[in-house]
Amino acid sequence: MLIGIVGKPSVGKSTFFASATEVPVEISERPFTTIEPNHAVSYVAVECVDKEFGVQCQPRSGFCKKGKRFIPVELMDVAGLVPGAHEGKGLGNRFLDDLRKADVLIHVIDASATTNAFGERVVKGSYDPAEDILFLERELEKWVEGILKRHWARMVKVYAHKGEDALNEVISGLGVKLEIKEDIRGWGEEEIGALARRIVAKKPRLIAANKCDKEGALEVVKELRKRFPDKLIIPCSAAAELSLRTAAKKGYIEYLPGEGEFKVLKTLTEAQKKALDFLQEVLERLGGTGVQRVLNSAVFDLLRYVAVFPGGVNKLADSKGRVLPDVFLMPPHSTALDFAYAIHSDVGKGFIKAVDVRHKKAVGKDYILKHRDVIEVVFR
Ligand SMILES: Nc1nc2c(ncn2[C@@H]2O[C@H](COP(=O)(O)OP(=O)(O)OP(=O)(O)O)[C@@H](O)[C@H]2O)c(=O)[nH]1
Ligand SMILES: [Mg+2]
Repeated sequence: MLIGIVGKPSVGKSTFFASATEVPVEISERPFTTIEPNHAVSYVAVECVDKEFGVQCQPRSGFCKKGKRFIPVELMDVAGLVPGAHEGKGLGNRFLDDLRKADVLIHVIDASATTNAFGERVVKGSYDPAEDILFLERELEKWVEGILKRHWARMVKVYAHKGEDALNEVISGLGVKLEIKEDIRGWGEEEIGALARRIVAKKPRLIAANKCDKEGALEVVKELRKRFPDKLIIPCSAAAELSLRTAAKKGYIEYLPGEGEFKVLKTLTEAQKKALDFLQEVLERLGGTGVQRVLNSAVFDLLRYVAVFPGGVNKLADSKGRVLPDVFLMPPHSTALDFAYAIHSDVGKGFIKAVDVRHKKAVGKDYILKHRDVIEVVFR
């Protein structure tokens, strides 16, 4: 699972990335701070199933805390995108090619409305944050159009020989599921542009309305939701999340990503106390910092993935004795057979039956996996 972070400069993409991965990257108010993409592991959280079975899980990757299982995903942060990027403005849009394979995009915007389209600081109210949403869409379309044009001659040639499947191959290379049925021979600028728009409309993405620790930002979010009722817009404060994670790492507080509170563990100076009071106030106002919510929402609400645990009716541990060591993120409508293949191709090939471990009930290869299922695969 690859989650890409996009947006104009200085909205807090790298802050979001650093807070969610705990990998230190350069963060500054100067636009175009990030040039080379950043890659690291973050996590999406689900209610673990171990308590239901009266056991303590031992994750092989990720971790489990307070009953929450944190499942690794890959996060990627890229340079800022500005209006006219497709014509080479700012750092252009070529760096987006790194995001082609992203399953989902998190579009970070500045809900505090204190930066313009180029990420420069402006007085609040002089820039409409709705523009952040509108122009990014246009730039993504121009980016896809560029990719299509670069491949067009080849696409038409392949199409002439092999039909639309070849076309759909290029499109799936953009991380988008879209079936083209039309004959593309003879298509010009206009049709290619329209195709680019169709592709971008299909690219899953949600909006992380960042800097919601600042005054008035939540009202901005309210307005944006009214104006873009079809879009998933989640308020967050990446800066608050980063501060909390840093404080937790240094042992000052106990804080679990996604929670709306933390516990102080050390005696604090007045300044530290003040900083933590502010963070507490932000947590209360937003119901958490929103960062974990954005990640979870991208994978489970938008992509509708399900988390499935391998396990046995008689034994929840693997051969090394680790209890519920794995959990798989599976696309929607995945079957028990898909799950078997996800475990190992040999398990898929030798599939005999699967068992819904929770209900001790055998299911067939066409069984549609549900979120938080525990599944045993019996194979030859
Ligand atoms: N108040 C507030 N400031 C934030 C938040 N997130 C980021 N910032 C600040 O916004 C500025 C830009 O943050 P970055 O994370 O470097 O922004 P970016 O989007 O990666 O910028 P580029 O790499 O230049 O495209 C920095 O001064 C951050 O401290 C937030 O949630 N709240
Ligand atoms: Mg950055």
